[in-house]
Amino acid sequence: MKEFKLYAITGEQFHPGRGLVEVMEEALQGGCDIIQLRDKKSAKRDVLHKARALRELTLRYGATFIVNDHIDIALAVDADGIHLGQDDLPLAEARKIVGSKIIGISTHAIEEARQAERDGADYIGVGPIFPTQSKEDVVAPVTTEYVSQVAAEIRIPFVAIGGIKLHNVDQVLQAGASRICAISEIVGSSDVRGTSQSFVAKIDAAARSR
Ligand code: TZP
Ligand code: MG
Repeated sequence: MKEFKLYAITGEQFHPGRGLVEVMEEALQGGCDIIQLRDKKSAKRDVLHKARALRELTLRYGATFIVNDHIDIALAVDADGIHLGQDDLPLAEARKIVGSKIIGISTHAIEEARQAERDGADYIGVGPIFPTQSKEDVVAPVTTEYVSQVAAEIRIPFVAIGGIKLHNVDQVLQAGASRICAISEIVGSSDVRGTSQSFVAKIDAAARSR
């Protein structure tokens, strides 16, 4: 998959009164290079419509588009890939369906990261690093310890997620992450573009100091 550093996930509850496409476009303008549509509440047909709109948007910006959970929708709109959790379809089965599309897997412990790498995941999510309000069935924070473990051992790309804010992202970068994912801090910002730019600046500064 294409290299990336800032991964924004949708969270419409964080921007009441503002449209999904408008907010995600600002994130792209600020330097986000992956957008994931994550919608656990809407009817499937509504998720499909959102996916179509975000597919069109991400193509215009040359950004990667990932759909959470809905493999059928990812295929229908020709997304770049899908993101799956530990309780979703196993990677081997998902691979039969999506072929060479990107498959990302959420992991919460090094055994899960090793398994995802062995199974052929294209990238893994590592988190939640800090407490988060954005996920309902969330597991206990894995802390930056887990980031360091993954950075030392796992060779596929990994992205840190969960409670990451501009004020704590440096800890995550120092622990060895070079790709950051956020929902609320980005899409809930009163300046989505500026917040994205600030994340990118911090990620770049950490890369330079390595
Ligand atoms: N997976 C692990 S934590 C999380 C997901 C989807 C939520 C991250 O949201 P936020 O608002 O950046 O804490
Ligand atoms: Mg899922």
